[in-house]
Amino acid sequence: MTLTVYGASLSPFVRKVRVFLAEKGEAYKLEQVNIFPAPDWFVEISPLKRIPVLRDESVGADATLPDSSAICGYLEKKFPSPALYPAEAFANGKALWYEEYADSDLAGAVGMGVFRPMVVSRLMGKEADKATADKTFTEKLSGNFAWLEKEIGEKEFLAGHAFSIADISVATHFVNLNHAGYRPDAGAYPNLTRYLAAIHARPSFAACIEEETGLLKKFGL
Ligand SMILES: N[C@@H](CCC(=O)N[C@@H](CS)C(=O)NCC(=O)O)C(=O)O
Repeated sequence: MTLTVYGASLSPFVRKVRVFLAEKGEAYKLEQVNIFPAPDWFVEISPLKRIPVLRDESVGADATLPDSSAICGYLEKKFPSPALYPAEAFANGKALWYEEYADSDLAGAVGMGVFRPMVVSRLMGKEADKATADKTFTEKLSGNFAWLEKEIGEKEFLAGHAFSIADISVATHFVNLNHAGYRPDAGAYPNLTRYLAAIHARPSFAACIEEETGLLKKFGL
């Protein structure tokens, strides 16, 4: 196997790359890395000390690439089929925008505001902080849900007419939200709910979700 993903299964950015690879039908090895704190060898290949990093030994033993967006962009060029970026220029621009929106604003709110206080803290043996998670969910994420509800409308996919990097990037954060015990209200956000159920049911997402749910159960969560 020539592809290795370094990361941790519960990271939304690691999942983004794993789903991308699964959709491409490419086999890879997942090597778990604990970044709290990042070991020296890992800082060498990830100067920002973040996961994921991809190694492609078919290019060379030293061929490593950090950052989920750089990795997915690389994999698209390397394995063009099935295309996971829209061919049409404007739809591609939209897909990149949804990816950026998800990687920055959605990631920050779900990660720091809900997943960390509810799941990471418990994995580290601390109490869950439900007050912080509830506040983020009600005061911040409701705005994200309302915006996504409108963007999705009647559509099956966010950008263009096919599944793309936009869908992977947005839906991965909702897996973390669900792991933390939160989901958008189906009555208030019917389009978003329908959309997420379909995206999370794809074999690429479903395999990650099943594996991670098992992992959380093992930790009693
Ligand atoms: N822009 C990066 C973000 C990756 C990221 O923030 N990963 C988190 C885990 S979900 C991380 O490594 N955090 C450790 C840190 O920030 O020190 C990407 O898309 O890969």
